[in-house]
Amino acid sequence: MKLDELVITKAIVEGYFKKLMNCLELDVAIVGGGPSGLVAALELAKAGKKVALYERKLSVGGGMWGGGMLFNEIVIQHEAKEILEGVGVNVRPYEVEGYYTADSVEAVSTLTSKAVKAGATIFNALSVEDVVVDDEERINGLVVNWTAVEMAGLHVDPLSIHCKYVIDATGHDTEVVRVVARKMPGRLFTATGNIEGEKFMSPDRAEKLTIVNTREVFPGLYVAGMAANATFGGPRMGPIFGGMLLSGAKAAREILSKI
Ligand code: 48F
Repeated sequence: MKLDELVITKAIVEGYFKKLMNCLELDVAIVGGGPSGLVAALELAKAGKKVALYERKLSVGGGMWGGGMLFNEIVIQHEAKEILEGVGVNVRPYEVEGYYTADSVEAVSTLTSKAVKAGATIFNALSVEDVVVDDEERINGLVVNWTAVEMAGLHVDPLSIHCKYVIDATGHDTEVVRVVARKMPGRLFTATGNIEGEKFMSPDRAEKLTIVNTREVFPGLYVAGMAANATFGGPRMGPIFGGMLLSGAKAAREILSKI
């Protein structure tokens, strides 16, 4: 077979633009492809919703690839076992009851593959820099740009997409909520109306609070994963991932009950 470089180029451009055009109006837009974002994408896609996930980096997975301090093994607790086993990840019981471990590379790659096969579209190397707000001051879209543009500091206008709900799953930096808090101070559904900020590490409390804190934080905007704790003032949890997985599932469940 003789290869033609123009055919290759056209195939890439047309394929990408089909994905982009198909995702201009979504049920749910997820920002951040860490464990909580990936599980939310999987659950929403499984339920037949039109969902896209925007990830700043080239690869999704967030903080899960590196397990703890680059030891690529993750720990999960009993309550989250079903989520990983449900997608076929090999979950191994640890010698202390209720604790399980899994290979972090297998966990990220399997969750990603299952989310995409369920119908979620993942846009990597795109950064979300702002939200779109309707006349009732409800969030109904995202403003996105190439990460490369952001990194180069180029003065290039972004583009927008519309959606019924946004999930901020951007981790410790809680980036989408931060934009909303900056532009509409005092309006978040937190104790102070602003971002409460992450507290010191306390894994047991943090894992439980991550689930409690997974909720709507502004009309149309949910927080999941570490962003939920950073927004509502929960502690950081250290290298255990069950709360992240359960949080993504809860965000999906809550949104599904509304759309
Ligand atoms: O941090 P991250 O893995 O989020 P998570 O789902 O999980 C947290 C754990 O990994 C770990 C932990 C568990 O004990 O505490 O930290 O809460 O993934 C967040 C992803 O969001 C991307 C970022 O590159 C990362 O992959 N991200 C952050 N800001 C943006 C973004 C943005 N503005 N636009 C697009 N992606």
